[in-house]
This record gives sequence, C-alpha cells and structure tokens, in this order.
Amino acid sequence: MSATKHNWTKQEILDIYNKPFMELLYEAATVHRINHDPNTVQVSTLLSIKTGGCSEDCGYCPQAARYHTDIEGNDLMSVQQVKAQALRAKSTGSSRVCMGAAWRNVKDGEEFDQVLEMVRTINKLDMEVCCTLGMVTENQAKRLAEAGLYAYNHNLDSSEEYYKEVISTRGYQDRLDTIDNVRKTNVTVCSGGIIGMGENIEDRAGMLVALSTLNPQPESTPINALVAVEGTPLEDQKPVSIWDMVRMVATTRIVMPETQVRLSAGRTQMSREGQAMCFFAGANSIFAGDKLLTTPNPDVNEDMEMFKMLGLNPQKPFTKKVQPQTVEAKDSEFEALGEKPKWTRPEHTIERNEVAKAKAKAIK
Ligand code: SAM
Ligand code: DTB
Ligand code: SF4
Repeated sequence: MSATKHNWTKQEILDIYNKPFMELLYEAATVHRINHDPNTVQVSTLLSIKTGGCSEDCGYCPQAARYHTDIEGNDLMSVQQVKAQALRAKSTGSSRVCMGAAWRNVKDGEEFDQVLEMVRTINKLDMEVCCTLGMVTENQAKRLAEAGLYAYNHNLDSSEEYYKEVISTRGYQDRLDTIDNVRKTNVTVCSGGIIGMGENIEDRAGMLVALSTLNPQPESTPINALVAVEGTPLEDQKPVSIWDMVRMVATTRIVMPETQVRLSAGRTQMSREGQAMCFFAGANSIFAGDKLLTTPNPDVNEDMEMFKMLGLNPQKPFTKKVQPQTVEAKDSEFEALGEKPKWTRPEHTIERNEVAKAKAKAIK
C-alpha cells in the first residue's frame, strides 16, 4: 500500500489532470494495481426507494419537484419490495445495494424507521448496504450504523464555487458536515460528484481537493457524467467527452489511491472501449441494472458480456471491510431525537434554475 497524501493542492491536481494522456493513464494504472486488483470491479445496484417530489433545486436532478420532468414519482417502498429487488440484484452478481431517496435530509419518524428496517434486511442478505438520503445528523448516522449500514453516499458534486451555480437550497458546508457525521460512526463514506454540468477543469480539481484532503479520504468516490434530463436547468448541456471522463477517473485514482472509484451515471453514452479505458485508469465499480435512480443504464447482461470480454470479475461483498453487525430495532441503543437541524438555505438566485421552474409552472 502506498502512503496516502492528504494535502493535495489545486495546482498539483491540475498538473495531474493535464498531463499528456498516455502519461496520465500509465501513472493512474500503476497506482491502481498497487492498491487494487485490476481485474476486479464491484457491481452495485441502485434502488430508488422514494422517487421524485424533492424540495431541493439541484440543477441536474430530474427528481426536484419544481422542474417539469417525465419521471414517475413514488412514495417510500415497502421493506418486502426492497428485499425482493435486493435478492434479484444479488442473483445477477451485485454485491452492493444503494438505496436512494429524493429527500433534502432525513427526518426522524416512521419513514426513517422503515429505511432502518430495509438496511437490516439487506445486510442479512450478506450484501453491502449503502444509503443516500440527503443530510443526516450524528444521531441518525449512528442509527443507520447500528442497523448494519456499510456506506453512506453524500456527494459534494462539484467545487464549492461551482456548487453555488447549481444549487441554491443548501450549502456546501452542510454536505461536509453530513460526511463528518457519518465519519463519527463505522459507516464508510461514499462521496464524489458530477462532470459535464458546465464547470471548468479548475472546478473538477477543486472538488478533488475537497475530497482528497478529507482525512480519512472517502472509501468510495462516484464519478458521474451528467445525464441531461429534459425539464431540468441543465437539459441543454452537451455530453461530456470520454477523454474528460478518463482524465477525471485517472486523476481521482492518483489522488485517492485506496478509494473505490465508481464509474457511475452516464455509461449509456459510453462505448465499451471508453469504459475499458476508465477501468484501466482506475475505475473499479459500476452501477448495474437497466435503471440508475430514474434514468437509463446499460442492461446487466450487456455489462456481464463486457466483463467477460475484458476478463473482469465482480468483486465479492465485504472484500475491503468486514460486514457490520445488525442490531434489531428492539435492542437499539439509540432513539429518535426528533431533532430539527438547521441545515442552511442560501436561496441565492440561479438564473437557469429560475427559468426551468417558470417553464414547469407554465406547463402545470
Ligand atoms: N437526495 C439525496 C441527495 O441529494 O444527497 C440522494 C439522492 S441524489 C439523486 C444522489 C446523487 O445523484 C446526487 O448527489 C448526484 O450526484 C447524482 N445525480 C442526480 N441526478 C443526476 C444526473 N442527472 N446526472 C448525474 N448524476 C446525477
Ligand atoms: C451517485 O453518485 N450516482 C448515483 C448514486 N450516487 C446514488 C445516482 C445517479 C443518478 C443519476 C440520475 C437518475 O437516474 O436519476
Ligand atoms: Fe433532491 Fe437529491 Fe435530487 Fe437534489 S439531488 S433534487 S436533494 S433528490
């Protein structure tokens, strides 16, 4: 294992990102094989347990209630539905299930109790359980940990500067504080972002500074290519080029050598050759299944064909860290505190978000 550096500067990261392509690829692949098995890629399945109707204004997101998009909203799924889907995912080679909810933050109550039960249920299927539910308090993170949560996904999405151009209903510091709350438990941190939102390379480097200077660094970092969804403020963004995607994956690999780097949204626009370059550059996880949360993703059989062609093996669960114990609800050490945390609402004006909101109003 190489010693992990926690004081990366933006200039150092830019210098890596901008290296001649072949140098960058060679360096990233070298770091990758020192720290990981280059022929193993984790297959993870996303489950949208509560879809749409979200109060936030994230410019990329089809689930924000204020924009008019073509998605079908759904209330919280039942534990039985989740169990059935998790079993299906397991049977097609997934070792991890990531449950996403279109919430700004977790609220104590029946719905959160139901999510805790989903976590217990999936952990008992011997799969890694990840949740992405918005901001969480320390007590909520502890309750998730006690239920057997393996990872919590909470993305920084971009640099602090560009974040302000995309979201006005919450602040970057809230994201960092949530990650900090998760860090107070044994739950691993999954945090990354999106490229192709109109940010510049400095913003990409800025996001990697924010992630790589966390100590410890996130165990997992998703790199999403924006899926530009009609009706969202970012609907007209051009698809990000494969060269940018490979550069971003490679740079992430170099600055966070031990992190599981996830080739996340946007794979439907990528060729197999492009994805193979990403794996070579250090990506070692994909989301499988024909749907991400609300947008399309390659079919799992096609992905397994690609794995076969590249000689890749799906990663077994709990390869990187032992399985957490599940404590049953009746034996719980923590109770709902009914907190009303003051997550910030900057509410500055983002022109394109306002335009998308007005368009949606006109349609309704
Ligand atoms: N509501 C929670 C939150 O925002 O933290 C969890 C769910 S949210 C959909 C999870 C992540 O999905 C976002 O942080 C963002 O990185 C990613 N995402 C959402 N829409 C996307 C899109 N259109 N293209 C790429 N990534 C997207
Ligand atoms: C992450 O960084 N990407 C995944 C997962 N974490 C939750 C979500 C991608 C969502 C893409 C848009 C959609 O399908 O709604
Ligand atoms: Fe809501 Fe999360 Fe989508 Fe933002 S990214 S609108 S918080 S579901």
